[in-house]
Amino acid sequence: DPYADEPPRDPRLGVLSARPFDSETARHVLASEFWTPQELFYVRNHLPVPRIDAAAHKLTIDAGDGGVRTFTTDELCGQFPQTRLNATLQCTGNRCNEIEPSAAGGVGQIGHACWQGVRLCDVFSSLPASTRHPPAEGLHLHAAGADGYAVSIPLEKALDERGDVMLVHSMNGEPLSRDHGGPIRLLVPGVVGARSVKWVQHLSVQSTECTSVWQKRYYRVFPPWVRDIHDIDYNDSSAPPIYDFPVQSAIIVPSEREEVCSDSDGKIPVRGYAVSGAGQHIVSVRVSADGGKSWMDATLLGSDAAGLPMPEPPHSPPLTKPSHARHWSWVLWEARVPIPATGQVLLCSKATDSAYNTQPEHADYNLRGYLSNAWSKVRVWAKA
Ligand code: MTE
Ligand code: MO
Repeated sequence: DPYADEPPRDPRLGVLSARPFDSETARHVLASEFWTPQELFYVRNHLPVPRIDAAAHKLTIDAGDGGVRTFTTDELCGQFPQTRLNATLQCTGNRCNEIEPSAAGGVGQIGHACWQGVRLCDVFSSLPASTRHPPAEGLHLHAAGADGYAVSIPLEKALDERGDVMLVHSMNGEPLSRDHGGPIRLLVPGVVGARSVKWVQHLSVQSTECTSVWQKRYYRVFPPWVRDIHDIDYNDSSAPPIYDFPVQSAIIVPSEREEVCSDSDGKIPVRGYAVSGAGQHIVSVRVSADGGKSWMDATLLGSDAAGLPMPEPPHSPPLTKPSHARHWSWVLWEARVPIPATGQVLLCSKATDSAYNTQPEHADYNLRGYLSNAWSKVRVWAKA
């Protein structure tokens, strides 16, 4: 049984598939924790979890022109400056069931953590081969995990000093667990989770993208008329690999079909998260209680918002306003919206990012429900 050696898991994870293990962060955690606790952070595996001896684990880096170097995790951490980075990880399939109802997965394939490790650009600049500055266009960084999973990202993103791609060994001040890629994983902020390869073992620079199924068959948005896996044209240039994720928000509180009772002011609290890819930050989240006819601004809650704890240990980076297009954190938000005294209410949320991308009202169909980022819609019943 290839799954005989899976790690223990927190029962509060919402299980989508047992083998390979695929799960969601619970709604109450999404609604209240700015830093998702590691054991409650969604886990998305494609294969059995490898058993790794952390002290012996080696990462091999082949920079493409003969310079192959090997590092243990301790060597990496000892030789390069350690940094921490707040970043959201979101699966390509977050909210996929809203596009393809047969797909497993709600609003919880997302989480936010303070990651610690070394910057990939620092590691590469120590390699003899990395005279390649700036990295040549059109090259790819292949990343392979000890479980056999492999994908690639454009080398420009991988080595961009402002791209903040890291090799990380800890999350919220704790060593990475087996499920989250310990002892070491790649973290590609602003990009769909699929590129943040766990248990990373090999990195190599290549002139073509990775040919794995995860690069070629999955994590691309095929056109809406492709309704069957067998009809996919893997050379369709209109369906390139997904890297940056689009602007996103979701209503977490209240939940679908909940009965809600307004306060004395006739309002109810509506809460959720919002995030955008490519380093863009969220500039507004608007909420509607009439299906999108009228909107009001939600309050964006950052790290300094009341009740959101800083992670331990205390060396986490302050959440200052990051420079342009280098923002990887989500925001939690809250609005108090007026609702009618009784009857059905359609709540909606839509976020806008710093590049003025706004969530669309409707999402086009795609086979696997990827990049599902239409207005979040939640139907509730008002009762007196
Ligand atoms: N890395 C390896 N080696 N194997 C995997 O199955 N899954 C990817 C990515 N990295 C995966 C992987 C996907 S699709 C996502 S969304 C993220 O890991 C999930 O990271 P998490 O399980 O730590 O939340
Ligand atoms: Mo994913």
